[in-house]
Amino acid sequence: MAWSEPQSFPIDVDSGLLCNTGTSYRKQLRELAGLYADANAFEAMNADRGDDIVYEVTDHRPSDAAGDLITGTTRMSPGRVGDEFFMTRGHIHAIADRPEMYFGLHGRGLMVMEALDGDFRTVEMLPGTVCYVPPFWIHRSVNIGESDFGMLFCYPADAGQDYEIIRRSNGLSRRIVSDGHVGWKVVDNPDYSPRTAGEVQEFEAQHARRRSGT
Ligand code: S6P
Ligand code: ZN
Repeated sequence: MAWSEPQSFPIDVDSGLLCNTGTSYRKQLRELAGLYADANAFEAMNADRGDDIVYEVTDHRPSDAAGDLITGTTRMSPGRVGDEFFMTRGHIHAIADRPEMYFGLHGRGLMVMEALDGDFRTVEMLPGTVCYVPPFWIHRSVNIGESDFGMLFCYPADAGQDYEIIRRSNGLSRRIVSDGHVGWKVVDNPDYSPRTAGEVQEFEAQHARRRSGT
């Protein structure tokens, strides 16, 4: 058997990005149409600053084997569309029982998490905060600060991402908006359409099939 070679990656202090990894991508504002509640504010900003990078990800993907790990960083720019803070698309893992660990590197952000039944949690992420995202929780990162927000993450290499789950529900059940001062608050998303009991059962069945190997 050929053993994998141990590796190390420095985190660039200025950019907050992991250096010398194999994969990276950037999400520009213009690619995030439909994510924010205020479509008019998005259009106005997009016309002007569509090329702006809202967030970027660099990661090390040694393989896609079930027991392996993907390790990387997400750097998020500060900003808002209307009163809603810049955020990632958000997803549940395609193999939904795969968890994730996040570690705050710099700046100030939130890990926003929603369970399949709509239960909602936020964890404030400061430098040094560790957040465990359990299996089956949809997760999204939000920059609530006025500077870059960076996090390290680590998750099982076979997890994958399912972005459709949020689109099907017209967003998460809550949005993160400015409180009008320097803080943030959680508001209900009036367009939210909860998942049906049948959809939730399908996730449970997927998990049961995977465990039994059928
Ligand atoms: C992957 C992990 C992160 C996110 C990244 C961008 O499971 O949670 O690498 O992919 O923070 O978020 P998103 O929702 O656009 O993939
Ligand atoms: Zn994830």
